[in-house]
Amino acid sequence: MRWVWSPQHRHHDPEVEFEESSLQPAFEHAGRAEAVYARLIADEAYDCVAARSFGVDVIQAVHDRGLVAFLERGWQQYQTFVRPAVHVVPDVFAPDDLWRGMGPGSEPVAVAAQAGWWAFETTTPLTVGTYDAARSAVDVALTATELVLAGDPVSYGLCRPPGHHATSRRYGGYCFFNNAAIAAHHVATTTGTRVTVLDVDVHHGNGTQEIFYERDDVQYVSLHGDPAVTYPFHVGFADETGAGRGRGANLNLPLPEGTGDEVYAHALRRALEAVDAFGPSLVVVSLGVDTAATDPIGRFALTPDAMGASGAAVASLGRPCVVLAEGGYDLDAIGDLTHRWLTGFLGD
Ligand code: Q9C
Ligand code: ZN
Repeated sequence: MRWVWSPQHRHHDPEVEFEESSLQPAFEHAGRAEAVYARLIADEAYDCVAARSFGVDVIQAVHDRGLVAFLERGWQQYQTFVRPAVHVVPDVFAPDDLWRGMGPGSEPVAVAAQAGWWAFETTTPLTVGTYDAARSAVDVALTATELVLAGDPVSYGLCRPPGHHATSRRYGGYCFFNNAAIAAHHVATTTGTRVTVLDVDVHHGNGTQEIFYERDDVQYVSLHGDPAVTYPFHVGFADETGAGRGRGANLNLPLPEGTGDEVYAHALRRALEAVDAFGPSLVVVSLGVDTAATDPIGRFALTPDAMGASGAAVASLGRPCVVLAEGGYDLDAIGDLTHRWLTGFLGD
């Protein structure tokens, strides 16, 4: 299997995140991608390819230009106009009932308030190199996508930072640009065929769902912790099935805390039936390995064996797959978990 990565992910390496009313060591940091890299590079069945650079147009096809511009310049502007800060974190948010019908409803003039306009939560710090790293994650996703469009049956993109929480207009959940959505949109629009995003991260991919909610050319199918008790809380319920032309093209399978291998495998079979019925030419897999029992954030209880079984189940679709990294925070395990998933896919 060919797989793609970029050392440029290292430019985003936050030390802390503000979460659950406390400043904590960051869960999402550069060591994560290094751990997965080390495991894949050690297996000669895996052939590492460098990411090539795509322009910003592919990002703007999915995300608001204002979000892209803020991520490019926001950190530097904050240093100049607010105060020097290694981690820029929003502190004033802009829920739309604050201003709709009364004010401009546009990005605040004050730099101090801009992060809170473009972010939806506080756990996703902006650092000096965040934009460069986020751009490289998109390049990784699209390079992996090109391999499959050129005929590889499967590829893996070691995207970091992850992407599935980033909506068309907001960043958050450790995500800046939605790598999987950008890849899926690129394939759907350049080939004129149907694409599925199958999301197996333990968290619901609210960003991917939002981006495609009213579209019938990209299906979104997700297995995740019940949002009644799990991040991202507001989105990911079973009754969210798509709207307009997208009606029926969104499937959420929320699962309880403590979900183990058997319940998970059953839900995955249901998800794969829905993918098959949609009939995509290509499947983008949002692969979060934060479903593992040992994950410090996720509340599922999957064993390492379940990773291989999941990869094998997705391979049984018999459709071209671009597998992209999302979450997974147990530093000692994520290399092995990812390797098991991919090796299961290959049938070894
Ligand atoms: N105490 C991804 O996996 N908050 N993002 C978790 C844990 C943020 C996860 C709270 C979780 C974001 C890509
Ligand atoms: Zn996750």
